[in-house]
Amino acid sequence: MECGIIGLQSVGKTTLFTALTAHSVSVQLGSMKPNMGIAPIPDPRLAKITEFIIAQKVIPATLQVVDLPGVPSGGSNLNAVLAHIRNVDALCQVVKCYDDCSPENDIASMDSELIVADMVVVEGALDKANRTAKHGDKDAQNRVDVLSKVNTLLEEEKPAREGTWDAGDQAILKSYGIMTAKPMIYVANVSEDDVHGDSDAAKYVARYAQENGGESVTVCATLESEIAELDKEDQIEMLESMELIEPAVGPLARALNTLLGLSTFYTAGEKEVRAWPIQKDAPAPQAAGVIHSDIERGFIRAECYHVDDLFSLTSEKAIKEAGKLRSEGKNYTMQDGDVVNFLFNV
Ligand SMILES: Nc1nc2c(ncn2[C@@H]2O[C@H](COP(=O)(O)OP(=O)(O)O)[C@@H](O)[C@H]2O)c(=O)[nH]1
Ligand SMILES: [Mg+2]
Repeated sequence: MECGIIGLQSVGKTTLFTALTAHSVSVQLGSMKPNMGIAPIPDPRLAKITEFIIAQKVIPATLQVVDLPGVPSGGSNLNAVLAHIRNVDALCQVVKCYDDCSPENDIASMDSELIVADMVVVEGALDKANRTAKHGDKDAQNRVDVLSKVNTLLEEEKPAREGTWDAGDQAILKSYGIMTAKPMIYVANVSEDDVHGDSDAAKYVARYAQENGGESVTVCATLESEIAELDKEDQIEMLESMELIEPAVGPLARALNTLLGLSTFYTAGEKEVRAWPIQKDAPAPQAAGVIHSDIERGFIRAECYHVDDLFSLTSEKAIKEAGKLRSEGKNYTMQDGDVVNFLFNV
């Protein structure tokens, strides 16, 4: 699962990327190069678990992010940039909301670029699917139905994500790389004196996202990038001075995780406390497989409890005594926030 950071040129995409990846990848600001990296997902529940279970190591879940080149206004580079965007699973659109900016124009030109590019794909695909469907091919008829629905939305200048799609439809949309069907989060990149997003520009981004089936977050990319370089104590001091509870990359990374259809489970022992990303509603053996394929193969059962039980009862012993330690089999659907010990035999 991969999230693409998109937007026009020089709006702070790479700066946001450095903040999300905590400077683990060397980048060049203002460059047109894609950058790939791994972003740790800041997780207050993970930190809280370690108050009750003392561990040598604490390992957060991570998210794959790619900082894509800015969408140029027309020109021959456009198709190359769009090809990158087709391949990611979710989009994070950075919108310039500092200095001289016009978020209305920027979002409109970015989103219409995506809509027009999708229309080209849909037109070609619809022709082809129609021809195949004529011979009674049921799969092709499904494709025709989905593509026609997308076409109607696009013609109304609406993104495909505004439609209602079942899992099968979504697979079809993904196979064609329909960009406007991908979940989108709009990031209002504000100046350092507008970290709460009170400016008209930031408010516009939030309203636009809400009206167009997307989500939004307010971030000051330069500040976040600086915060990501500090050690824990200095971070806390800096956040307090700005009346912020946590760096904005926290809510952003968590929102992206949710948009990608992921949830989190934990493993917790003296050696390490660790958060793992997992497909929402995955069965227990699949969760085991995220840790190691052997654990999935030799899955016997999952001993688990919920983080909230740990927070209220404060120890695994008390959880056991309260009868909250569950033994779950291979058909168990993982719940967000489960703390799990997998028993397996290979
Ligand atoms: N004042 C201000 N400058 C920013 C902010 N975010 C990025 N910049 C600057 O804008 C320029 C382009 O940033 P970059 O991240 O490379 O943009 P990209 O082209 O979208 O990747 C750099 O000089 C950044 O320092 C911000 O929030 N405030
Ligand atoms: Mg860049």
